[in-house]
Amino acid sequence: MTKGSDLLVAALENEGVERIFAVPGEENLDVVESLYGSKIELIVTRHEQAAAFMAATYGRLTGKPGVCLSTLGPGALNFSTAAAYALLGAMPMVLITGQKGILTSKQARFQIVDVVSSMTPLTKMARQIISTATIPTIVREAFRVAQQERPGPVHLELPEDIAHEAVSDVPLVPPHPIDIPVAHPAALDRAVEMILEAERPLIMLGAAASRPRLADSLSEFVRRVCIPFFNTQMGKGSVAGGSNLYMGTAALSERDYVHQAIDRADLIVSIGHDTVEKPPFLMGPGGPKVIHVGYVPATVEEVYFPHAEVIGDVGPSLALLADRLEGKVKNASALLPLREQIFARLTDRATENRFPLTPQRIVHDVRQVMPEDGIVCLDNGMYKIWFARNYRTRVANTLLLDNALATMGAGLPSAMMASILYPKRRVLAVCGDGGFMMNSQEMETAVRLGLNLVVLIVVDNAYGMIRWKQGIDAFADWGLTFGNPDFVKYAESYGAKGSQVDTADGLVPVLEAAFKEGGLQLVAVPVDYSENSRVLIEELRNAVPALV
Ligand SMILES: Cc1ncc(C[n+]2csc(CCOP(=O)(O)OP(=O)(O)O)c2C)c(N)n1
Ligand SMILES: [Mg+2]
Repeated sequence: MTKGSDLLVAALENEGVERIFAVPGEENLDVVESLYGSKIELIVTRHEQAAAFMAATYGRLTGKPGVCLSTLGPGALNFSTAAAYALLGAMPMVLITGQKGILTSKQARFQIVDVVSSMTPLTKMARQIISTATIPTIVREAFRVAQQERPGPVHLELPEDIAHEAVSDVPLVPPHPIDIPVAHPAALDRAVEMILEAERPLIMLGAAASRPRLADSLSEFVRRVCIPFFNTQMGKGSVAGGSNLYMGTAALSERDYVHQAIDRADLIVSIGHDTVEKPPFLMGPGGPKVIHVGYVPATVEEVYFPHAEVIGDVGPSLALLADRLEGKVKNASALLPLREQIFARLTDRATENRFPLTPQRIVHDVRQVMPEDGIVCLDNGMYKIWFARNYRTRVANTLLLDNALATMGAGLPSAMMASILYPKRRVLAVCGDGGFMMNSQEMETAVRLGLNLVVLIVVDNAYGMIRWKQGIDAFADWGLTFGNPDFVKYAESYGAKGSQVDTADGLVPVLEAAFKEGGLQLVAVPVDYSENSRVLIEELRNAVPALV
């Protein structure tokens, strides 16, 4: 070990880091050289945003911080959106950026911006490394903070002279396992009493329910207490199996079919809800009582103010709750009879032969070609609401969507990460023609890495979701359309394969062929978005017949 960057890389190896996603600059060249001799793989992307989206998704899917690296100023600022994505989405990540030397100032203020300050509101911790001696502790602290509940991003700035400075051997800090305390017995007793008294109880699974380590204990809890559940968009898939207690996903805040059950509930056991998500239901006077079960206490909001809390390691706390509840919740299935009717409404038009395809048909057809463990990664656009409502998941973390920052541009990078982590599973990115073009340059990265990945582009030649809202609010239909490249030729120019769906029945065979052929595959499908207003506005506003 000779210099600061060697010590940094050794400290990263000490944390079990396997790969770093990066667009290096000259200020990172010592780090790049240190990586050359290390076990850590350097994956270069074509934009810093993609590098950080991939690192964040690594954190989301594994529970361990993903790592990304950029230069100072312009590169570091390109990390901003993904830092916010990880902060709101509770994804553990460590962002490392370079900086000019801090001991001397040979380039005056060229390219210098105060990156640490810019990262402070976007991360859990943002620090400049000012001496080589502190590298082992600061890296350990960064990983601990990124990983501990509530997880999120941490930023470290390594100035180039510190990276280059000679070091004597500084010992690394060994990581140790973190055990989170389990909920207090008084809190468990209070929750049990409320659940046993409830006439129409319902469980809600929120974003934190999707933490990778929770999958088994959550499914077990639901199975043992037999109370029907719904989930938020980011809580989707957290209960394994085609559970017959699943009541739906709250993709809208009110008035959707699933709200027929929510509105009738007198108690909601809200597991892992994080108010970064668009509200899955609106609390108000006279509404149901809410018990918040989480790693951390609820943030009180106008629309979310729980009446009781069970705070602690969620898995073991739920097991203790189930020990007290199993076989005793006499009203457990009170709301279950609504289930079939809710699903009957949702599947309407899912097999209709219209071209361009209805969003319902796209969701339906995607489900046909995705095996149970296949992973669908969404970008942000109108189709996200349709996938959240209509796509049924049976395995945890098989529908990755961002209902927190809800940024466009993360769909492709997040799917690339899923494909790297699970090379044997089918991975599909679903992007709008707007969001896809925000990071489509990463097709080159995907081809270079030899990833197997299908990208479905939902084509309406517009920023469809904003156009839809424009219509709802009675603005003129103006200013939100655009043209597109020829997606088939665009794919081919990257060395990928491109296909165009041009019949109503064409999507399933094209997707199936794309998965069979492997490599990077782009599939463009035209969508008929008139369903957005017909279903999500008119039908839900006027015609939601009360389910009985
Ligand atoms: C980075 C970013 N810019 C703007 C928005 C606002 N926004 C939300 S959805 C949307 C339109 C998305 O268009 P597209 O990707 O084509 O999907 P569509 O809704 O047409 O299916 C926009 C502009 C956003 N969420 N993120
Ligand atoms: Mg669009």
